Amino acid sequence: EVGTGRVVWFTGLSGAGKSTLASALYTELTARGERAELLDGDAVRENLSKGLGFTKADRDTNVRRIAFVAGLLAKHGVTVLVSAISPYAETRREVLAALPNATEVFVDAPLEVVTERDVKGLYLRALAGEIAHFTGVSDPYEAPESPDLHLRTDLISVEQGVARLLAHLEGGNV
Ligand code: GGZ
Repeated sequence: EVGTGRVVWFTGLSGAGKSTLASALYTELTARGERAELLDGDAVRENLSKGLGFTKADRDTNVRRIAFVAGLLAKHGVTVLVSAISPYAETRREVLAALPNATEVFVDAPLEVVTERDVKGLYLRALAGEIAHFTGVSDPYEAPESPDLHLRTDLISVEQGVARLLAHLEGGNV
């Protein structure tokens, strides 16, 4: 098993590919019989973090809740794949440090690229001033300075990203 009890934390801009990579990795891990769980920003905000907005305080609360649940699952041997913008470096550092076996994955694509992709049309609206506190446009994103893994999704495919994730996890690196 490559990732038992691990927390793999995907951070990056909206549209960078966090959820895509996390769910592709989930598919690989479960196909190998590994117990894994996805904690995805969108689903979390509809349930666990319903009612929270996008101020720094609300984002930090969201990130701390996700980390809390991730820790519980990991304690029971589940590989937890977290996908959340988690834009504040200090908050990420704090929650990741408190998890015994965490990997920080920076899912990185230039702002021009995610704006061009604009999967949900949110960047267009944010650039038009219709969404306050939109990460990368009207709200900060503090990129990790030394992530365990740095994936440039404008340069590599999903398959290549998953291969790098598996190699990293199989290498026993935390
Ligand atoms: C950033 C926003 C915003 C604002 C709504 N800023 O790409 P998506 O659409 O599907 O995922 C994003 C999600 C952000 O939630 P997270 O829980 O990942 O954020 S954080 O970790 O900062 O708490 C995006 C959508 O919600 N969305 N408004 N203002 N993203």
